[in-house]
Amino acid sequence: MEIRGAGRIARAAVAALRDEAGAITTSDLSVFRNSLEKAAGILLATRTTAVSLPNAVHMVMAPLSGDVPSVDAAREKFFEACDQFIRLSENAVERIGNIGARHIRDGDVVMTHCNSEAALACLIRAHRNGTSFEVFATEVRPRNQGLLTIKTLNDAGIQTSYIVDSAARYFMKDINLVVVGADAVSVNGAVVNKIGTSQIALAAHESRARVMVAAETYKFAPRTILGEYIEIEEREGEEVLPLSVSRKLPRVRVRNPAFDVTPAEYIDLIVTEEGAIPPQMAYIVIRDYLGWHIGEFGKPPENRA
Ligand code: RI2
Repeated sequence: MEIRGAGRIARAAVAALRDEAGAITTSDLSVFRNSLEKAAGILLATRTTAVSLPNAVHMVMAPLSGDVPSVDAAREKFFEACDQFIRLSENAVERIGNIGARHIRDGDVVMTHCNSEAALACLIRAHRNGTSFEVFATEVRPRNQGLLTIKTLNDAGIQTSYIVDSAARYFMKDINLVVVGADAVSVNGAVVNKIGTSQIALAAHESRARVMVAAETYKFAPRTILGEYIEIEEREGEEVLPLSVSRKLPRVRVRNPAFDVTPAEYIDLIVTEEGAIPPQMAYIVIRDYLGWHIGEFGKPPENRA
């Protein structure tokens, strides 16, 4: 939880692997590969839901399975792949901002939930383009990521109302656009994002407000093609209720899922760095931009039969 946002998590994981590759002292290629795989495994186990993490790790580990003459050559290839991913990720957020901003119009009242770099990029770009709109930002219990969001919006000069999560439907009558990020996008176009997103999307659907999701292509989850579910991380109850209180309530169990799933029918648009798509096109993103095909799972694109 030191690193917030699925994109930042992916970049931090890649940067950590890059550091690890620099620190491994061996001239044995298989020892080098195994050490990096072990480090990758540790990183993969840290957050279960944000698919950007396994996608990023796969992307940078892929070149290691090709032919390389020495540890130095493998390290060089690995460094290149890491630097390329970090560049790609940063550019993706900027491109999403440019594309998403075009969907924000003068007079819009926008609701956002949690703290998404990609969603904020759309809002900030629209504001810089001269579009006049205001934002409602939720608190985001229990970790209050909304505080980060309102600080960013305030610093960018965007007029913002800060509301408790449970006020989302109350204010929905005033909202005509919801903009959120994503931790993962499933092949059926369902979006996994911070807990509470699906309630907001449902309220938006009911009140005919548009829902726009800002998500880099590496948030799309290839293994959902095979029917694999995206695991929803459930965090300690202590984040919601202090132990001093819950200890006195032995029949009460605190449940604290960190994410939920918004079905595709409540989403109008997913803005990726490759363009804005309807959620039903998620399969195309997985196939064309991540390079994964049915029957090829577990293998990076370079190793396709
Ligand atoms: P970006 C965050 O999860 C939020 O759910 C946010 O909507 C999503 O990641 C995407 O954020 P957490 O890290 O990648 O707060 O767009 O658990 O920054």
